Amino acid sequence: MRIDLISIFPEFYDVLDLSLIGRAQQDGILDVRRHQLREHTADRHRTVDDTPTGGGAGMVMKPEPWALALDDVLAGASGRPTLIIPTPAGAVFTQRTAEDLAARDHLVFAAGRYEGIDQRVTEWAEDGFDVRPLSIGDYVLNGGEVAVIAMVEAVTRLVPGVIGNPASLDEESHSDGLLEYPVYTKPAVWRGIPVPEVLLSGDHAKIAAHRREQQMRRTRDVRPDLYARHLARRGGDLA
Ligand code: JD8
Repeated sequence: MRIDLISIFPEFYDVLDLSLIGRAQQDGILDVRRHQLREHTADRHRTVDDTPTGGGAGMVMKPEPWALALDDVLAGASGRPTLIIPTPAGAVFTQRTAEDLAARDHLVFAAGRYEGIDQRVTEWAEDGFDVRPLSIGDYVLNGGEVAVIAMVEAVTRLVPGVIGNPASLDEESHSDGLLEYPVYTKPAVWRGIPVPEVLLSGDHAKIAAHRREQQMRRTRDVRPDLYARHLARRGGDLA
């Protein structure tokens, strides 16, 4: 999978050279390319922002540097890449979105700053890209880069070969929209706190039932929205 990241702060993406994503790049599974938006300006100050038309606070990202940067990416592309534009005004990025994007060959992420990118870029880009304005949740960030990092991690871990142990992905897909069960390791008693006895029993059916009950209890208490959805689909309410 090819991934192009365009930003005025491409250094944000240095974290992608660590851990699993870094390894996947070394292995040739991922081809991640970073681009400095300011390289697509022509003035002495490498200006990427201007005042909002119609008035208002802050500054808006000028469209032309984005068009030049995106045309550059398109020039080296084979098919029709997917362009992801992080914005609090986008549809919410979920695990479903991650699964959809993981099946694509070429993703391009356009991270804005200030009050965002001139809306006409989104419109113009429909010509060459499958454009997806997306939000990672209902809170306010200062720019798109952190959202890009979250999305790249969620998407790339689904690409075959990126995760060393695909059994974990398998288990996730069997969690049925419930939260994960609590996990423990050794020692069996730590600072006076024991692990649940059933986990030491070796009775795999009992362990599975215990974990499922923990998942249900957690989801009901912490995420009533998810719990209601789960019950509507599968039933089997807790006592
Ligand atoms: C992109 C600029 C900041 C946005 C004024 C200061 C995503 N879930 C999310 N929260 N925030 C973002 C996000 C924020 C961004 C940009 C994404 C570009 N800002 C602006 C408009 C209001 N603030 C995001 N994905």
